[in-house]
Amino acid sequence: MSSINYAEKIPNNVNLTNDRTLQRALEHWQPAFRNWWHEMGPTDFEKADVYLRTAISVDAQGWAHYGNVKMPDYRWGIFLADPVADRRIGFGDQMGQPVWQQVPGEYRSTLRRLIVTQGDTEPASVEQQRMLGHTCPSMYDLRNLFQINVEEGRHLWAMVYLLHAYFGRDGREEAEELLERHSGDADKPRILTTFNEPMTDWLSLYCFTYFTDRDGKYQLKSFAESAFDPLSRTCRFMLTEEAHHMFVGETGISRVVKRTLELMKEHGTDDPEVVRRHGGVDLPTLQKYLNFWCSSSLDLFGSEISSNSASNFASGMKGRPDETTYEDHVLRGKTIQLATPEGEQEVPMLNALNEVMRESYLKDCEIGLKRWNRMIERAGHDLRLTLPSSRFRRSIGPWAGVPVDTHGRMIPRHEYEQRLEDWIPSERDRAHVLSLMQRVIEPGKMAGWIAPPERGINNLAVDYEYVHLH
Ligand code: BYC
Repeated sequence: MSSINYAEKIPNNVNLTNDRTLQRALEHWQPAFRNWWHEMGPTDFEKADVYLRTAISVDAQGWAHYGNVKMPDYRWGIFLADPVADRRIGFGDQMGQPVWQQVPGEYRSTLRRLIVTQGDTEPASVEQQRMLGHTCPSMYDLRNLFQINVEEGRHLWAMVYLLHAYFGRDGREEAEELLERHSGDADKPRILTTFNEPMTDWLSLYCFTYFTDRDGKYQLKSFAESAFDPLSRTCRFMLTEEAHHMFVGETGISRVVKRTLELMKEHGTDDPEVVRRHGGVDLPTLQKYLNFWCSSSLDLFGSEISSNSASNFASGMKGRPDETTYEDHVLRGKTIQLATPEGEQEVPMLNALNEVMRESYLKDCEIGLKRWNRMIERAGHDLRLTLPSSRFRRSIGPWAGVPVDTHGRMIPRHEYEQRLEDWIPSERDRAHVLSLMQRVIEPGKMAGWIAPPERGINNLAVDYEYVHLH
């Protein structure tokens, strides 16, 4: 197992000192990254000491290192999972052949594009979340936000390493552009739509980390299968970091549900207006936030019918998450029936892989829903939270722009437009949620709209001082 060298300017386990040109190129990018963090990272918390975990090796135990760090001093670096001896391509037309240690010329531009698209989401999410520190519901949550932010910064490093190490000059140019596009920027927005959505409240953060980070999990898992071995190794390590982000989302929403149920019990009602009056997030509003972020994240899988997905799979660039659990790894001659607004269509399986992935993603999303609904049921209420249909509010694929309700039924456009406010947050809903966003910073205290977590970080108490503000 390779350990991480923290003695160097850029911590790494890729023997950077042996490649002076690459080291210099990355050291040249490093100040630009720091500058981006200073300008676009979490506002006003640069002097705070934050209880953060830093990877010290790439195995499961490597995460044991926790300590107080000022975010700008976080040791962002380059960590790849250890190589697998004699690794072979596990799917597609070149199945069984040795994996690639260099980028094959014919796949260069596609691979670069995939890596840039992945890389673009990482700083984008930090930009989206940069104001949230000011309205944290607790110090515990503030620390979790910052942990996520520094790790997204590290994921950017992971993709920039690949661009610098394997794509020469155009890779370096792409790395610079990753710091020049900004979330929501009118002239230079981030590549994927979800990463341009404003995020002004913590309910959105929990939904984002539940739904959007989970897309991250699926995309990283499909790259972990890649025939381009450095990409596979980098994504395998990134997945270990990703788990905490989804934990923040799932437990965050659980804590909102718990607090709302407490308010409903206290006031003997399930009337959403009463919950609101007493400073809670009523369940119908939570449902709208789930609908919004779930439908937005569903677009991130691309079109249901996609020639890109077919060639990415056939060439070995991008597999299915958990590829080994499938029987057929080549998929030539296989077809699948897909529902489109024009009716059922028989589509080559290779072209439907975005949809295959979206469906397994949705199954994974159901897990949290079951947990939250059990809490609601135990509290004696009939309402159930649900996921919207994968046809609802789509901007990509055959269902893009088609007026469909949350159950997936096509409805007249005027009805859709009229009812949209019943399904995703209206201005009034957003104003209510925003009104709850008051900063609570005393260790152990929680904002009134969210229950405390069940436990603290790394076996510490919930009221531990996770962030020292100066
Ligand atoms: N928005 O055949 P299509 C994460 C474009 S999240 C805008 O439908 P394809 C994270 C597409 O680029 C994971 N454009 O889809 C989470 C293409 O353009 P070109 C991020 C979109 O190519 C939280 C055209 O439409 N990682 O890590 O099979 C916090 C037709 O494409 C969108 C990745 O996404 C959209 N939603 O698949 C932090 C992995 N969807 O080429 C981090 C890398 C599609 O015709 N990306 N388009 O100009 C990919 O694998 C693929 O690019 C996609 C699309 C899955 C995104």
